[in-house]
Amino acid sequence: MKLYGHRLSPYVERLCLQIAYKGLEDQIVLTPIPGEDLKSPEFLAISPLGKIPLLEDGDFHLPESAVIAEYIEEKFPEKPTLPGDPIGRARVRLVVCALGLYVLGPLLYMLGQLRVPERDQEMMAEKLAETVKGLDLLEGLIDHGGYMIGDGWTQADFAAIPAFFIMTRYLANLGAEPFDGRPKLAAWFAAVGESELFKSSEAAQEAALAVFLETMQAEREAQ
Ligand SMILES: N[C@@H](CCC(=O)N[C@@H](CS)C(=O)NCC(=O)O)C(=O)O
Repeated sequence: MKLYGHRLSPYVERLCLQIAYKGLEDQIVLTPIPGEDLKSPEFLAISPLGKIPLLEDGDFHLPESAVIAEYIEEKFPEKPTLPGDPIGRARVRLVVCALGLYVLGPLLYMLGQLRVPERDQEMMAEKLAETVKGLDLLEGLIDHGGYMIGDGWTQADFAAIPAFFIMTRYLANLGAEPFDGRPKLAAWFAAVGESELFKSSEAAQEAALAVFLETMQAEREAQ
């Protein structure tokens, strides 16, 4: 199978973490976007949304990280990344859903605005308040152990790691601290930060970020 995308996308990275945890790197190969452009005719032919991630399994193409995560789980049930009980599974899915809607949504909007010469300051303030509210929500949803939910890795941790990669680098400059007044999130970050899975993910995201920043710089200089 192919997973189209790059590791700077938090939606792709959550799947890279799931794949690495399950030891599936040889079966599901991270692959650059055809035509190196999300809106290229080659990519749009297989991904009508023109978004990453996109999973290719033979002739079957599947967008949306949450759906892809479930597909991978069903195809490769060894080393499960969802708890065994319905409440546990619902809590993991809720964390993933809350992260996407209430944290990453407004956060990525703000990051997009950093590239715009004239930022919409009112909208930025609104999105910052939304992100802070999303973080408070998340603090209330997770456990106070080494993992987001329960006592082992789940899709909730995988979805959260890349979101916090972005937040630990950019949120303070945008006006909020991700861990202030959120002891459970702080304890989670300290605990998972020690793991090899986290460290290799962080290194891959750093490398992808460096390439992105270099490309942006080169584009700016060419203007
Ligand atoms: N809900 C989607 C979001 C995917 C998404 O927005 N990916 C971004 C990259 S981080 C993208 O492809 N953006 C291009 C676009 O929206 O045109 C998922 O979970 O997979």
